[in-house]
Amino acid sequence: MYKKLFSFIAFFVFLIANAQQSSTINVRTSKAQIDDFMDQRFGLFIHWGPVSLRGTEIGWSRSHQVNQVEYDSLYKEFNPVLFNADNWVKTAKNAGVKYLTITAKHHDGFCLWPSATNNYTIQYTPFKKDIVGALAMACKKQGIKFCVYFTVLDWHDENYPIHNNGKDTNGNMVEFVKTMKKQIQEIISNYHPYMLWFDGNWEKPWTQEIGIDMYNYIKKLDPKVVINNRLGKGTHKTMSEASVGDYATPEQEIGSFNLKDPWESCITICNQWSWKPNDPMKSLKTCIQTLASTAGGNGNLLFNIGPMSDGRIEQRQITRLKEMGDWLKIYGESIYGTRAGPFKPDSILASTRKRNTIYLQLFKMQSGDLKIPVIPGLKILKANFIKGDAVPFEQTNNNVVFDLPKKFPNATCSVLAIEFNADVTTVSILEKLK
Ligand code: H79
Repeated sequence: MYKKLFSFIAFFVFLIANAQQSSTINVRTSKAQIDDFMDQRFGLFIHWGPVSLRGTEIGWSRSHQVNQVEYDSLYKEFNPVLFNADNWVKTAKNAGVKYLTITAKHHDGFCLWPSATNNYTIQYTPFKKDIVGALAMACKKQGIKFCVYFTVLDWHDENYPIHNNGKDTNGNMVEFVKTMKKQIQEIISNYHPYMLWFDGNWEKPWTQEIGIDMYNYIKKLDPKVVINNRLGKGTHKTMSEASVGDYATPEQEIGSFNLKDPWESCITICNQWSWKPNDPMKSLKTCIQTLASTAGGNGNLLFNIGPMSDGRIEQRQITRLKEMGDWLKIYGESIYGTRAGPFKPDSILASTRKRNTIYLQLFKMQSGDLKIPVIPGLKILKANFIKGDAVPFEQTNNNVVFDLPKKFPNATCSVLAIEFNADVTTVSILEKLK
């Protein structure tokens, strides 16, 4: 009798212990590693795959704009003979980005690396060469941090229960997760990514428990790899107690000012993620303003391009990225490794700070007074446009008034550097007065 009761209790203890094991994160990415990631501030996102042969969207054109059977056969013609990993990374380097994130596998399930798990990979295209591997190597050579995008859903894998308007099967998530783990293991051990960018966590078959298990699995393979917050359920826009991952990922919008939680906005240079012919491209002013407002909100910008099916990046995009890089060569000190504030970004300016300096990225060439409150206990030593003249200012008891000139040194976005007599990185948020 006691024996029976004992084994009954033991069974429940076992159940509870196991439940806890699968629902807790064992090892989290260290603060130092996440801080290092956030210091980079600017990365290049690349959406690419056989779908670029049609110029439709990688994330939702299968069985909509492109017939499903046709879509699933595109890889047989995917032959990007003009692909040159060194050139792509050079474009990234010229843009001033510090990291690069490639869509190793998007929702369609096509693998840009020769995965041993299935036959829907780059190895089975006429091109055959390992694109993920080539990019990882080129990044290493040129000093760019290599990162990988990987979605948790898969319209090609029979075990995944949802197939985008296709003949849905019951699926088998246990088997699917096994395959996914094998694929992640291939990616980590072959390409050593600095960061993993997951997607698709909103799909029903994906659960919080699977996400936590996957996070623990990845941390065992590489405790240092940074992971975005799309491994668990719930919103990816902000961080919460339940988040599975290290930082928030607002999509196609600049994240809200947040000095507490790390975040990275992913935003496209045109409208579509993957290449689309004649897709309207953002102006240089918009690109710079997006970057500065992101840094001014204390976030990173993962700026996306979609290369063409022959392997080239559109020349106009290369040029735009180079223009951003040229701006960063001069003004990068106000972006990389900074902390946002003490003013929140608006349509007029963004602000960042480092040690004794507050930087104001000015979006509008407005001459006349710019008024800010006096920061108690701190004294301004000088105010200067980066690569430009000193800006005269007058300090009263409560306010400092800068006398901005008629012409700013940079028509796209000038940066005013205000140097103080002490560290300004912990000053609380201030209201700009005019
Ligand atoms: O990889 C990029 C996208 O393909 C992927 N996330 C980024 C980084 C993504 N997949 N799905 N989604 C984002 C959300 C999709 C929303 C949609 Fe729609 C709703 C797709 C179809 C309906 C919005 C509205 C886009 C088209 C119509």
